Amino acid sequence: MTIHTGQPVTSPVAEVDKGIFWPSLITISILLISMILFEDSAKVVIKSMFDFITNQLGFVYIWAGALCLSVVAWLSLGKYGDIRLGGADARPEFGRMSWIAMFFCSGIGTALIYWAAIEWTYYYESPPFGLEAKSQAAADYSAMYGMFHWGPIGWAFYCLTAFPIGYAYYNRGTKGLRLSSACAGIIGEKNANGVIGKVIDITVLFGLLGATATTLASGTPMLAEAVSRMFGVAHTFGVDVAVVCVWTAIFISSVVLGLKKGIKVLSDINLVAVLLLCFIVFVGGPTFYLLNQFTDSFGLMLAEFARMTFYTDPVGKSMFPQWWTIFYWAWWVAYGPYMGIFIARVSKGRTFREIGLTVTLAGSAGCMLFFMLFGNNMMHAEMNGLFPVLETMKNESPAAAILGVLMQMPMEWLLLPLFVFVGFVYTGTTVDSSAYVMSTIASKQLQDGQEPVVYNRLFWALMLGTTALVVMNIGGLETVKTASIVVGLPLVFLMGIAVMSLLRWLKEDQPHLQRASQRQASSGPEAAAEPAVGIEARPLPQA
Ligand code: NM2
Repeated sequence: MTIHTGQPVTSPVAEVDKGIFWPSLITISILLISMILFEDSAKVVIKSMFDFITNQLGFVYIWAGALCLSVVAWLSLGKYGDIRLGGADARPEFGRMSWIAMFFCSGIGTALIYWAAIEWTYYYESPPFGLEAKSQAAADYSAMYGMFHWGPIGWAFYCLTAFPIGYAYYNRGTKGLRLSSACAGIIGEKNANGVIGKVIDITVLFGLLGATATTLASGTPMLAEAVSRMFGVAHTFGVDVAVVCVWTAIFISSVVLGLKKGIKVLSDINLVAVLLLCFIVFVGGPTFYLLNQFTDSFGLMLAEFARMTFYTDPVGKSMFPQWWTIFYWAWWVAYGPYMGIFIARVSKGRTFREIGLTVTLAGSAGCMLFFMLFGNNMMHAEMNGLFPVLETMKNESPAAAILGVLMQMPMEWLLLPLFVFVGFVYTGTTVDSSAYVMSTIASKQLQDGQEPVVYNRLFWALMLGTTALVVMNIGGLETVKTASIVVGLPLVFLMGIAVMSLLRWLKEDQPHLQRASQRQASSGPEAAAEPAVGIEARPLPQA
């Protein structure tokens, strides 16, 4: 899915912005090469960064999550809920279902299947809230906690910047769908177009690189395991490399060779394949157990929502929130501005209310479906002695456990190729948009109908694959998690600036809403019932 900005065409390609492209290329190359050459010291540095950010600064992510959900809820349900991206007369470009499918598929990939299937095992063995490992309570909480980590707070991180980015672009006529433009209300238009703006966009670019590395590195071993089983070969690092190469080939076909039509067909088939995979697990698996366990988890999540949102465990020091919740928020945040750009791009004509509510609710519901099917199916296999999930995880790998359970299900002959297909195409078609957005950030202001120059697109597609391989090679879940935790931190603050900037614009542009709320305060609710009007696109005021 490509994202265009809307200015008149001059030349079909946009040259690279040397001030962004070269510094990024040099920094990334130095980082990757030193991670390869000084692997041992790199591991030490990565571990201390992980520990420092999660232990000392973890509360930043925790508060960011709570605030972000509150702001999205307020923008959706409060006095600005009726504001429409593109003005009062704008109408949606895409039907509701394809809109939901678009933002869901662009923000979520194979990693969801991986984590949905095995996240509970980690929580069952090292549970939160001082629960006894492998106890019944640990089982209940472990079946539920993953849904929280892929739930409304995560989706609020995804849609938060869509409001300022979309409002700046569609309602205020700012050039370019960028986080820097969305910050203009606070930092001023001159800074947004100058060095500070570049720094903001480079931070977004690094965030995306880290987030994608986490996605690829956590999805690769599972897919490589499936490929090895399909071809009857041993699962070595070589198979992991081959998987990343196939993915990179998919990004290149899409982003560099421009085989977008082909990729679109592939990704439509993928959607059907994912639904078929879910259907087989639902019908072929313990259907009623899946439904019952999900119902129980849903209730437990509602009951414990506030507790989980603010859980840092300073006395118990279980590291549960640091190792999981904070990591997850960081991963969502690292993708945040990219998803904000994407959601803004496809949401013209929709109101704040529709965007906020649909993205958080439909997004969470989609993720919960995977936890209900894949996670509970694995748990059922372990608890009922059908497959030794925990033992396989310890003695072989999480990937071997996932495939082991799947291969015991009916229609396993269809499940394996389906799984391999979905694994390649789902992430391949998700990550191609990351590569594209990175190349647009590293281009001079893209105009309508323009594409970033070919070597720019090729570079980012290759960079994503290479970074994933380096991160995976240097080892362990900790490295993979650190990639997102480090790059996400500055983005938390930048996302905050974008929101403040939106609030300033709304105050300026929507005086009737300000008056309405003041009147409501003095003379009761009727006064606020004045209809909210979408505003027309208008030029930015001078900074
Ligand atoms: N998030 C949603 O492949 C994926 O599902 C990547 C992961 C950030 C936790 C998205």
